[in-house]
Amino acid sequence: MARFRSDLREREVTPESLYLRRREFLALGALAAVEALARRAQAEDLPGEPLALTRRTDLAGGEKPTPYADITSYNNFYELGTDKDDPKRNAGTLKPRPWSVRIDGEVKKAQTLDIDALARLAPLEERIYRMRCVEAWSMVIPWVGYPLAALVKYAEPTSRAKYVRFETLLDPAQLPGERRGILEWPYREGLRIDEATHPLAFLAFGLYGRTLPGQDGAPVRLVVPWKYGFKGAKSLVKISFVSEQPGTTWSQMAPNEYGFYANVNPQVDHPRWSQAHERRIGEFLRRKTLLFNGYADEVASLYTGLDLRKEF
Ligand SMILES: Nc1nc2c(c(=O)[nH]1)N[C@H]1C(S)=C(S)[C@@H](COP(=O)(O)O)O[C@H]1N2
Ligand SMILES: [Mo]
Repeated sequence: MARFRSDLREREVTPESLYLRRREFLALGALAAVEALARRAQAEDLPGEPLALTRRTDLAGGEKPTPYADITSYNNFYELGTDKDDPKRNAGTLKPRPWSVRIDGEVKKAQTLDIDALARLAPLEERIYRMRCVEAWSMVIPWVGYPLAALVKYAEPTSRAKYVRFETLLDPAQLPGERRGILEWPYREGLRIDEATHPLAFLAFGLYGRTLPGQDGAPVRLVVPWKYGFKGAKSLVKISFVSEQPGTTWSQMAPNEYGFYANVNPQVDHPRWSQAHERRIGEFLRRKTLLFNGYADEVASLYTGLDLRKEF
C-alpha cells in the first residue's frame, strides 16, 4: 500500500472552476483568467445538490478531470436506453428520493437504510479516479462518496460472507429500459469480499461536489476504478453478502465476453476487439491502456495466483 498512500495528494476543497483556473492562470495569463471566470460561473450552475466534503484526493496522477458535461452525457445505463446519449435524455423518470437500500445476507446488521442515512455512514470525500469502459473509452471523474469498506464494516459480515452482490432498482416506471428484454433485470454485479474492502473501492453519491444525476446512477452507485466500467452498478437498492460467487448481469448475458473479475488487462482482448488502447473522452489520440487501469501497485496482490486470462 506504500504507493497508494504517497499518491494521496490532498487539495483544498474548491469548485470545479478552480481545477481549470489554477492551470490557466499559470499557463496563459490574463485572457485565460477572463475565460476561467466565465467557466467558474458555469460551474456554480451545475445541477444537483452541493455535498459537504471532508477532503479531496487525486488518484489520477494529476490529470485534469473530464468535463462535467461529458461525464453526464456519454453514459452506459441500459435501463435508460442503449445509446450513449439516451441516459441523460431519459433520466427524468428516475426519482432518487425517497429511496432506500437493503443490506442483507451474511451480516449481523441486516437492515433497510434510507438513502440519507446511508450517505451519512462515513464522511463524504472526493476522489478523482481514472475510469475505463470495456468499450475502450475512458474518463477521469471526481466522485464524491466514501470507501465501500466503511459500509462493509458497518454491516458486520459473518465469516461466511465471501462475496458482495449489488443490485439496481427494478421498476420499469422509473427505468423504462427494463420493459425491453435486452438484459436480465435487475442489473447485478459482484465483488469478492477482499475486493469490496480494498481501500480504492468506493460507494459514490455524487460527482463534481454535487449529488449524482440520474444518468450517472443516482442516488448511489458502485465505483471500482481498477476494473472495467460495467462493475460500477448504478442506482443501487440492494447490497447482499453471500457465500458463493454471485451471478452478474454481463457475465450471464455473454460469458465469453465479460468475466466476473472484469479486471482491466491490456493483454486480454475482448473477443471482438483489442483492449491494448483506449480513447480518453475529449482527446483525439488513443493512449495505451495500463494494467488494472493504472492501479496495479495497489491491487495486483489481490489477484496473485489467479490466471487473468482465464479469470478475466
Ligand atoms: N444499472 C446499471 N449500471 C451500470 C450500467 C447499466 O447499464 N446499468 N452500465 C455499466 C457500464 S457498462 C459502464 S461503462 C458504467 C458507466 O458509468 P457512467 O455512465 O457513469 O460513466 O456504468 C455501469 N453501470
Ligand atoms: Mo462499460
